[in-house]
Amino acid sequence: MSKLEASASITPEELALATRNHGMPLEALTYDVTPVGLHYLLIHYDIPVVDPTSWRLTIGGSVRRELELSLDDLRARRSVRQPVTMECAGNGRGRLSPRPVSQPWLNEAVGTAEWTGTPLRPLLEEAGIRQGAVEVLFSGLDRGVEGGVEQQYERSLPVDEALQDEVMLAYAIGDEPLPPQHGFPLRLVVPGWYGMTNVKWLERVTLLDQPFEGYQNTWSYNFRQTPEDAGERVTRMEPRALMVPPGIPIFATRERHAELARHRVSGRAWSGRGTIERVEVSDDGGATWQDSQLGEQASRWSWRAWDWEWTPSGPGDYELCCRATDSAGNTQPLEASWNLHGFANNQVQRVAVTVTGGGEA
Ligand SMILES: Nc1nc2c(c(=O)[nH]1)N[C@H]1C(S)=C(S)[C@@H](COP(=O)(O)O)O[C@H]1N2
Ligand SMILES: [Mo]
Repeated sequence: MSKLEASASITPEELALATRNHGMPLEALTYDVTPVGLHYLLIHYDIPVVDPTSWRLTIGGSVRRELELSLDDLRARRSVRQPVTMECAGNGRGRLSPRPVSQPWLNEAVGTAEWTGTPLRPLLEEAGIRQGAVEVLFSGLDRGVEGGVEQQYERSLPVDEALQDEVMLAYAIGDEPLPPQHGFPLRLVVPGWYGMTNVKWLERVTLLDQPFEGYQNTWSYNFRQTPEDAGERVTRMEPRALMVPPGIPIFATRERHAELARHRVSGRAWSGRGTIERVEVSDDGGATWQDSQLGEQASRWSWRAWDWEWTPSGPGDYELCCRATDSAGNTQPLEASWNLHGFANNQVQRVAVTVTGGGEA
């Protein structure tokens, strides 16, 4: 079955999601920091239109002193800027069989942005976390219906995770205010965690004495095999390496054509569970592997560059693969492991390349 036939059963509903929520074209892996319009997007409901003059962030719940902050208040605080690689937990879902019906990502739900904002911890300390608080709930302004439940998009983090130094409230990407689609005027950024953690269009931060039982925490974003499973929370990003597909694409299928010549195959790798220690590459569909050359990373929380010199042995069909391993020993499987909502499928990327030329048989 060709790749096109395999995906032929995609539904109009999935297509509607896919046209709203675009991925990062893989050739953009070339950039240390993804140009803003090329960063992937995932928006569950509608993009809220927010008037920044009347907008306020409330920090309340189990705190000694509730805070209400304007955008100017937040901008006046200590500012931090860090390149952070973000990946949707549903990345890879479109390759699962049977395919869970949701945003049908293949490989491209990733990007690295230079988030600018203020660290969360000093704000929580100023509000004064009361004894007994166990979680911090982050609530967005966007509303919708999901799984039959009307809700606003909100998710919680354990207090100790929310207090990590790298956790920030971002009001800009580089020097530009957040674009509407990325959470204007303010979003949470939790480096190393899957995308759903980074609540956009933030309006309220609430300290809770009990774990949050809302839809996005307890039903969605859990690994389960059946609807009856309690499931395990989806948290940090599993390791993944992606390559810029070499050669040139066939328009309709994205399959590649390349000359019989030496190619520099490059890409990026990341993990929320450790630093990237190794990226291996294969040109025979994963039968044999070689080490790539690892490059720099712009920050602890951004992806690491890698590259490999590939000289095809002759004309013919090749299948290029890449596989990352992190410092905690996590690596990528060749085959997907299925779960009900299609989360964290980090099976290795496969790129079909037809090599022509060189005059050899
Ligand atoms: N308020 C709100 N925050 C949200 C979402 C959302 O739909 N609403 N989507 C989440 C998901 S699932 C992902 S993967 C990231 C995507 O962030 P981006 O669109 O800026 O790349 O935002 C997260 N934050
Ligand atoms: Mo996501």
